[in-house]
Amino acid sequence: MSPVAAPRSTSADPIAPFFGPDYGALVRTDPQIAGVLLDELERQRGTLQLIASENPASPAVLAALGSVLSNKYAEGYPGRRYYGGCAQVDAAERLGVDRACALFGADHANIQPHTGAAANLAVFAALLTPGDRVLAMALQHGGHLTHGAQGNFSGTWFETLGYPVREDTELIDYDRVRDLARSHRPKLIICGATAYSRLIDFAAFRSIANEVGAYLLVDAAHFAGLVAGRAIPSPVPYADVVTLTTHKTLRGPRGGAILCRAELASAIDRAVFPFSQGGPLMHAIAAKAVAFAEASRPEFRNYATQVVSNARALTTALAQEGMRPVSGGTDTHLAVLDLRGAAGVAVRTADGVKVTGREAELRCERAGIMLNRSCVPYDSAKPMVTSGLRVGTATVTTQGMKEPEMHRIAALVGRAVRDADGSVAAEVQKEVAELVDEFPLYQA
Ligand code: DSN
Repeated sequence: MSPVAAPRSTSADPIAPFFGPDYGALVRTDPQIAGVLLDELERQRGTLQLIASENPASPAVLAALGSVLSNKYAEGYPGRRYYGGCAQVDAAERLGVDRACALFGADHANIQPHTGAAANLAVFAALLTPGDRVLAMALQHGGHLTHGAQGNFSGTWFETLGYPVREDTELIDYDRVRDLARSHRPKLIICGATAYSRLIDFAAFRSIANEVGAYLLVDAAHFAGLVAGRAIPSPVPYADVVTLTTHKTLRGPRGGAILCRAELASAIDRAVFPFSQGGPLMHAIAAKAVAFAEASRPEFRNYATQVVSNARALTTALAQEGMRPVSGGTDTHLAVLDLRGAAGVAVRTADGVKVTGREAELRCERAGIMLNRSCVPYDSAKPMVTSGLRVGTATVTTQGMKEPEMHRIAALVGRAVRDADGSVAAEVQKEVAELVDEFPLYQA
């Protein structure tokens, strides 16, 4: 356990607003947790964040999250609650729902899901009965736990089948998806992934779903912010239901949301409450509303476009470091890198042994670079080990970094990954600190 941190901030401090209105109270009543918060702020500021699913929320979002709305019980929906005193939280939720519908051009939005996984659970509950068939991208090929993995509700209560990417191109094979849909006759088809860097042809999925009479769920958890910022095409016109998280590219608070066609609205709402959730987190709902408003501003469009440009630049530069981009590149905010290499450019340790995803992740962390291991398609390594890394540019773009910095980052990642004995970790860490100092998070 780390030692109890001495209070390093008071409510008069410039960083105090990031912890709510009375950070001094936390320092006085719980210096241990206050210390953890400050250490985490220091970690986020002092290291490089390349985890594709993370993004630092704005001070306005954090202010709503750390607010008195956390005190309020409000089971139900605006105007239909099971508690008194809900006028203010009703206003927050109505604003959030209206903003989400306007931002994404959706008929209906439910912004109560606590997480993306909770949103997906609610969609399964709304559209399916246990035992129904589901076709979704295989987990090992970039899919998500809630799309049919064993051990998750989806793979336990439903008959799920995973579609792979092509072995040669590592892209979704729409003919194969159609063939599987024809033979499996799923009631639900899911597209959207956690480790797939390319655009998804939503029209092709719509046509396959229509052919077999299936619902189409697009899990836009990762790329919702890019859709909001008009940097990539929207799934909303094609999907029956779209789920999203609000904390990834969308840069809001940790949480989930569901968009759907008008005729599914009441089934979706009932599946969230009362079926799978109780009291909504009204502070998170207000923070989601803030994030939807932020994402509707013109500057967010510039941000989303830059996220994709940065991801392309970073991916190209990492390829030059010997890390082969799965599918050859990216159209989004993330890239998956195959450390087994290709054409003799495999990343190797000093003793000539190839580096695994797990080892590469540890080496990067040692050098102040946060990213995560990832399976690559047709990976022979175990999921806890893997042969790849996943990187994303949402955070570094929020910090204001552009293409030249992506080249610097790639060089740092390359040095960290090749550093078998840790001899250059301190030097890389120093250069990482210099880079993030130029683009500080949460400037006072
Ligand atoms: N854990 C998220 C990610 O990192 O992609 C998905 O749930």
